[in-house]
Amino acid sequence: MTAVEASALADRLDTAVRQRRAIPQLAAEAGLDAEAAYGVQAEVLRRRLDRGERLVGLKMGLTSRAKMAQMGVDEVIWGRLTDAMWIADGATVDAGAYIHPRVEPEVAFLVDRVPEPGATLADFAASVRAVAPAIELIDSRYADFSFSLPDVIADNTSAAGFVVGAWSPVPAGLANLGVLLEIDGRVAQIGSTAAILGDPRRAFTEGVRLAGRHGVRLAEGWVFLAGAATAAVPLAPGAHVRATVQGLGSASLKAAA
Ligand code: OOG
Ligand code: MG
Repeated sequence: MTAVEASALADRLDTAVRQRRAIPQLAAEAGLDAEAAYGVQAEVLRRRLDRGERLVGLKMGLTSRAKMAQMGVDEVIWGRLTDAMWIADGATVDAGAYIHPRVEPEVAFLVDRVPEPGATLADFAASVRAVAPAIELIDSRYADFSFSLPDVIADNTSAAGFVVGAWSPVPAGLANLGVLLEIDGRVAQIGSTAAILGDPRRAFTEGVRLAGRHGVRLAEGWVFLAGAATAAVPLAPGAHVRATVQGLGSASLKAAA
């Protein structure tokens, strides 16, 4: 894949975001593999940064079986978060600003000391200052929310928005906390942080490792989303969404009616 080809694919994805219109998958036709897809993702991000957005974190995708099964892709992926994607806790969003938005419950970490590329679980406590319940709003740019591994990587892992609840000090046990996604006060999804690679701290060390392979190093103050513990659910106009992580409280958003 040449730089010009990567740039053309990034343009298609970026246009889909700005026009809120789904596009056909592009990896098969372009002969895009996962490695080259991260190059397209970087190009997609460059377009956002050129418009004045700021990189504020990283997100993991497909770190749980529930998500892998729902999306039919079974490899852990990572993407980039910008300040424009950050939705204040409790805020109202316009579902019409997206193509086909879905929400999913997540665990967020606040990066403290920049982790070394070879960071292990033993380094986790020194690298992470706080933890919070979170909601990720994903919005695949592909028709029918359907994609291959390289397609979803190029599309910045469907990243579109995220809500972070109140930060807490990291508790001793993070590996098996109940996770709840409620829509309009009714339970939509139930899970456990154990679903996130067995322990969401592992999503962090995996993210450090995988992003490091592409020369991306986490920075102090960044948000890190560990990946959804459950399947995602469509965000309908008028919906009240709440994600709760046992012992950490909840994060919420509303979709305008
Ligand atoms: C890809 C992004 C997956 C997660 O938490 O697993 C993801 C998608 O499902 O569209 O963000
Ligand atoms: Mg997610």
